[in-house]
Amino acid sequence: MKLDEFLRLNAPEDLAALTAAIAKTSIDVWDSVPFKSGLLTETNPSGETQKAIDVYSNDAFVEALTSTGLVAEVASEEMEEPASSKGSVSVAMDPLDGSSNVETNNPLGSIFGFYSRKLPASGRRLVGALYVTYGTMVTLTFSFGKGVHRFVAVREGGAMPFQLLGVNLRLPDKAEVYGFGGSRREWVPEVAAFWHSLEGKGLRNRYCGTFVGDYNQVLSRGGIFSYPALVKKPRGKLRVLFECAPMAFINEQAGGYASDGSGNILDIEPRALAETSPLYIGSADLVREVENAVSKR
Ligand code: AFP
Repeated sequence: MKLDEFLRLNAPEDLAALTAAIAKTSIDVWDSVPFKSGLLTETNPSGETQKAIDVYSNDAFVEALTSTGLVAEVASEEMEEPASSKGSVSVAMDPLDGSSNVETNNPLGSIFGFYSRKLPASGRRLVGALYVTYGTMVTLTFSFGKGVHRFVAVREGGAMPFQLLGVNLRLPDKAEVYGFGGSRREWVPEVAAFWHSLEGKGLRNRYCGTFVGDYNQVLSRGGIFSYPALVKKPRGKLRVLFECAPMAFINEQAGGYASDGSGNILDIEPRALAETSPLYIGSADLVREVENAVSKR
């Protein structure tokens, strides 16, 4: 089944149009990566040096989303202020997650949260979320609150339409992989102790340095991804609005749980667009175990 037909049958009209716009633009972004990987002099609101592909993907997705006439605003990890428009859906996005990995051809991603309220807003205001994985294949993984579904781009002549790969994806019962960001020497002791216990549980360390790529394998194989609390950065690195909450929405729809170390990521009421949080996401039993350990600090 092709994406457009699936969306027509299974998605609210506005989210279907936004998803189709993102799908089309994601192929343009993927095609542009080799030509726009140079560093710029500018930094994003989180103080990270931008690459030309960060700005290109941001502008391409902002244009694609606002031109639907369906979005009230598009907030982005790469912009100080949201782009405003006349619709009703508030979109928060990380237009290119993992761009520091372009030179090494590690997986990259794009993350989108569809919120029903003006931003910043809690993850409980999400009506849908989507991530693109630019890897061996280009895949879309999304949920509008009724299960998690995946499509893959398939070349047909000069186009790359998206074909159905799987519906109602669920985290497997058996956890197989784990990946933790940051430097181990910077983790709070409870995180380090939990990390060390995972090998003994039979899990394998799989870390690629891109949140989307690292989470994508957890969704398929079961396990846990974390960008944890650090001794010097107790609020972690990943942004609540653009990264943590949309992925927590998808993960919960797939039967998992995502925590900030004391409670559900989706319950955080971010006060600022670029607010960060420690993130522990994946199989519910593992996430609750590390949440229990960290919350005792
Ligand atoms: P970039 O988008 O700057 O490459 O950062 C990617 C990211 O935000 C996230 O995708 C990774 O999980 C995390 O950074 C990796 O951070 P470390 O390099 O500090 O482990």
